[in-house]
Amino acid sequence: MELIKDLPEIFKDFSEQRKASFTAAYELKQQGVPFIGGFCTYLPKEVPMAMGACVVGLCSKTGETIPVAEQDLPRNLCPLIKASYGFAKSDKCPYFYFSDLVVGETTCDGKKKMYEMLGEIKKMHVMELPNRQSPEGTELFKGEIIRFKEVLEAQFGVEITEAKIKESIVTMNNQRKALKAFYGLQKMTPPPMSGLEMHQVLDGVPFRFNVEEATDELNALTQKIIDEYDPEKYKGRKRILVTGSPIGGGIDKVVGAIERNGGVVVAYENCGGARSIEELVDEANPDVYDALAKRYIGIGCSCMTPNPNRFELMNKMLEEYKVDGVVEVVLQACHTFAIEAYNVKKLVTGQREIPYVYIETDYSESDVGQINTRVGAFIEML
Ligand code: BJ8
Repeated sequence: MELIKDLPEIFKDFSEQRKASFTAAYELKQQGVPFIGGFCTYLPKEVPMAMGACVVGLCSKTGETIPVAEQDLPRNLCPLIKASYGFAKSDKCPYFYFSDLVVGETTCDGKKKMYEMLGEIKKMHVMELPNRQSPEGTELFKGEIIRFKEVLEAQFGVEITEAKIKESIVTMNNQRKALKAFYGLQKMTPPPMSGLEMHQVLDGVPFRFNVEEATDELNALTQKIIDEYDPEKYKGRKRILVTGSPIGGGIDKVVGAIERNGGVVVAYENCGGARSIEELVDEANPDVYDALAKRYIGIGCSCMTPNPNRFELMNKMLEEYKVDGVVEVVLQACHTFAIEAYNVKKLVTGQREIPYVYIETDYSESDVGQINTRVGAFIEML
């Protein structure tokens, strides 16, 4: 594995928070710690963690490299895919640069075809993810997890034992429990924090490479929020659940608009929130690969057909978080979430009789005003 001597100049204009994390990543790389980059919640982190690697998310959340990406990719494509490819192509993402191996899964069409091109820039491993959460699909994914382990063992010259995987399952489960306790605070009436504050923490935790330390700090933060709870702070605000595509690239324009207009986001049913965290890996299952396969394939992403787990989770969250309104955010050209919105709306407005609004957006600033107006009208109507 290649050790990094100098941090490339191009990375320097990252924000302070990201800078802190990539400096930490840089130092870990100097010590020879492998980095595995990923693009999706389906990546079974426990396997690379079991060989002492750091796992880092590579999904881009800004549109600055989209013009570079559009030289190779069609314009009518999800901004997350274009931006991620653009960062890789222009070598502007330090985490991509640090990654010794990039891992993708066969999720949506756009992502899996983009991975073919990404493989020309960086060493890439693509896991075959079945589209069904059937016993056959689970068995296939179990085989893919074992194949992933073997790829890691061959590339890094290590042995990944089941005992080590068991340890990382416990470590990750502890972090999931801490995350659930943290975002579960929003069940309180009124909630103790804003959706933007909640998002900042959920977004920041995966960039803390010492997982145990991050978990302890998260637990301390949760306790602090309880101790300092001010019931007046978000009193009277409409309680909003955000669902749909990952929202990182549109967080300010959507969540900002909700919270500027008298709402407060109490829950995220998306991959930056509960969808990626809620379920634990079964620690009692003696077959670690089976346990991982069952947990990961159970994630309710719209690339699954049918996708009952998303609706089950959403239904539970609508109840537990006492939701007044649902805002579905779908990234432009994200067909699976756009189509699934039909059934989401049916569940929310039909079965649950909760108001719902659908917003399609991208990573540009062009729709900021329009979203603000639509969200404002929605909250007012609640
Ligand atoms: S598990 S949501 S992280 S695939 S928004 S690239 S689906 S066209 S990001 Fe995702 Fe994994 Fe699913 Fe979660 Fe495609 Fe849609 Fe773009 Fe998406």
